[in-house]
Amino acid sequence: MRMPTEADRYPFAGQQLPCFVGNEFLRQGRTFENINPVNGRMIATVTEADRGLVDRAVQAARAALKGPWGRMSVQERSVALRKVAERIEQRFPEFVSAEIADTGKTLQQASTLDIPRGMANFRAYADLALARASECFEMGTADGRGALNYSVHKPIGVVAIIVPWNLPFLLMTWKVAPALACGNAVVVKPSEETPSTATLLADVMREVGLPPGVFNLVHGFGPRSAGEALVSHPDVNAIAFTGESATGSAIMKSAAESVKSLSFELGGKNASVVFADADFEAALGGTMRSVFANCGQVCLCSERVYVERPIFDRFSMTLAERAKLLKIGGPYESADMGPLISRAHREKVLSYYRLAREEGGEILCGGGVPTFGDERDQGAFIEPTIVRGLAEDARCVKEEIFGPICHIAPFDFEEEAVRLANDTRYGLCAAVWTSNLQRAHRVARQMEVGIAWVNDWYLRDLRTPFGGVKLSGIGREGGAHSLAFFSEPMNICVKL
Ligand code: NAD
Ligand code: 6OD
Repeated sequence: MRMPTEADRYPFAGQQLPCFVGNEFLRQGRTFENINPVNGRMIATVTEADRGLVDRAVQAARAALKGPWGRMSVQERSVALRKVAERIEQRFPEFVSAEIADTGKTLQQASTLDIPRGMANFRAYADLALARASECFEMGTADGRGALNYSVHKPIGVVAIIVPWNLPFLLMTWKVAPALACGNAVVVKPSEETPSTATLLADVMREVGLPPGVFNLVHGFGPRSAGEALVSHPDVNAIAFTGESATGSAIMKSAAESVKSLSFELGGKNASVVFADADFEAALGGTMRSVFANCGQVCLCSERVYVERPIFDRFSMTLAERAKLLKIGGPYESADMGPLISRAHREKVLSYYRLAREEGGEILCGGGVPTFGDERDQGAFIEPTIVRGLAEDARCVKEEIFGPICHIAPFDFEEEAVRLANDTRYGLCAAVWTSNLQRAHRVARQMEVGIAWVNDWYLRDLRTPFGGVKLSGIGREGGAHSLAFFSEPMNICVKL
């Protein structure tokens, strides 16, 4: 008997994934293919929303704001978010297999990070919205009676949520949960590569009885498709976007005409700085994770590793030895690393592997494509790769690659490490590895990024500010920052 494959477990196998507008699932117009990156097989087709359907979704969202949803208290919305989390938990295996079928990511990751974090996002914002206080300022007046100013938080209105394919459910719910907690209505456009968990979430929204139009889902591509129609729609009030910096720039242009609020979480070229006094094993393990997690497809991944010279050779060679031991394979094979998202993305990453050689880099491990002798050879697998010896101005050191590759280089002084880490147009995150407490604080603070970790990587508290500087983004999400973005504060001044 053959072992079940990811396609066998996929809840939408062989179906046409619908859009979701006004609580109705719609299959109409053009479709595109959903391809499994483990073996290159088509697993479903997806309804592509045209401009007309995007308009219907925006109008459904606008109508929802005027209906029962618009009159709900924050307590009632909080209860609704908790029901969403509970239902996701009940349908956990479906969410896990849907995410795996779209991305090929490991069962371990999907079931311990992606889907649990999706649930946690709803629970966290159910709590955070309830705990939010209003400002209140008493003021004096000439007649001596005074006045009271207090603020109320209103929803911004219709929010477009556009997300990428790398952590599809986690990143979508990271925006949907606070947007709904604040009383907005949303139109979500997931990546064309990963339509499935968003479709399951639409079903959950229907099951828990969210009023029609509160959550809408349009599938499709970016330019000349659903994405562009959504971000240029005049009745969309705000855009929360995660994706490439160049896409952020294109969206900004589309959004300019109707002056929409924007929150952008964009690309990175993140550095890890390892000092000689660091706990060697901890720094090595943390760097392995930060370079190769999710096949290097996490915006927070380190693509530049700087190591203090006394431990540079030992660190880089041990890192390469460990990388060679990583088991590459399908999601249900207890592998350490799955495939990239698609063959097209693999072509891009491989072009950087070639470029690294052309630019004079020494490949310590990897640099190619693994072969399996079975259907996985039609997938998008790639080898984990470590390069050293590139000039700091090499394109491989400057440009975001978004695959399982890092460049590793030595440094001699703390100031030099800081300068090298900051010598980039991006500024999302950094990791600093040292056992010197004073240096840890000093160096972390000097990193020109939105998030710095000391002696860890991707350790997340959902209340903390998340976002980047320079090309890595605009604004912050997380905790009170998300609540602030997704609502309009209004001051009411009462003369006493
Ligand atoms: P992408 O920018 O190509 O696509 C992201 C989303 O935008 C997709 O849904 C896509 O269809 C849509 N889109 C593309 N062009 C559009 C347009 N003109 N108008 C409207 N929508 C459009 O990004 P990707 O390849 O899906 O994801 C990888 C990128 O995302 C990397 O650069 C990575 O660093 C970044 N990322 C950043 C963060 C963060 O938190 N800073 C998190 C995850 C990923
Ligand atoms: O964990 C998060 O909240 C978050 N926004 C992660 C982003 C990862 C980027 O790929």
